[in-house]
Amino acid sequence: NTKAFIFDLDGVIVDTAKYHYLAWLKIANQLGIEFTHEHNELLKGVSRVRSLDIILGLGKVEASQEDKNKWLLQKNEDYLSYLVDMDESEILPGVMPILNYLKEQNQLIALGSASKNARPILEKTGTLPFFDAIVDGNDVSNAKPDPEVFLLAAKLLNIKPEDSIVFEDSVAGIQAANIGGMVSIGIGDAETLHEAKHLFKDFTQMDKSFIDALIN
Ligand code: G16
Ligand code: MG
Repeated sequence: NTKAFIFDLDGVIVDTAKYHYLAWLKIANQLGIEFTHEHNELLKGVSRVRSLDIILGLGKVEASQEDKNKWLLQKNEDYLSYLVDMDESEILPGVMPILNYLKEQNQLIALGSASKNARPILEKTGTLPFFDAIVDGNDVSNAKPDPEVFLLAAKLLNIKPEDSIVFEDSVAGIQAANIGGMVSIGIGDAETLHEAKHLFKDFTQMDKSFIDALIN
């Protein structure tokens, strides 16, 4: 059977979540807002604009659109500065064997990311050729937990939602997959991602027999 395997990007294929955090932390510090790793969980899988609103909300800071635009630009420039030297060494453990195995099994692979910087990251890490479809923050208007990003990916691959499998590290992303009627697979912390249908600490914990069971 041909299934659609939809990968989130940040926190699933590459550990860019730490760079997002550092860039947001700078903004938060500037504004005197406390911003912990726990707060950062709320931002995973969430769009850039919404992320800023969440941070401002944490500090009960009200700001003009002009200021917001300035901070959004600053955050992205700072984030991009961390990506300059990015290469395949930043691919998370166990990801390449799974991508290769899915290709061997003639399965379809898509990206379903909230990021507007997804394509250059796939290029820099050499993973772009694996993807049969790419849907990112430039293509959708409704952010996760809205399932739009994953539904569009499945549609581009001509695969039904129920035959689609989503790998996600964020609560919002797992919810999006579930709402979309897809099989949600959490990659990360069991407690944080308890809504996922299946859960793995990382891709090294996932063996081929698990993939085989999803395909057949
Ligand atoms: C990612 C991150 C989020 C980030 C969002 C937007 O989503 O998890 O923290 O805010 O993209 O990214 P950018 O500012 O690059 O457009 P995902 O869905 O790949 O995890
Ligand atoms: Mg993610």
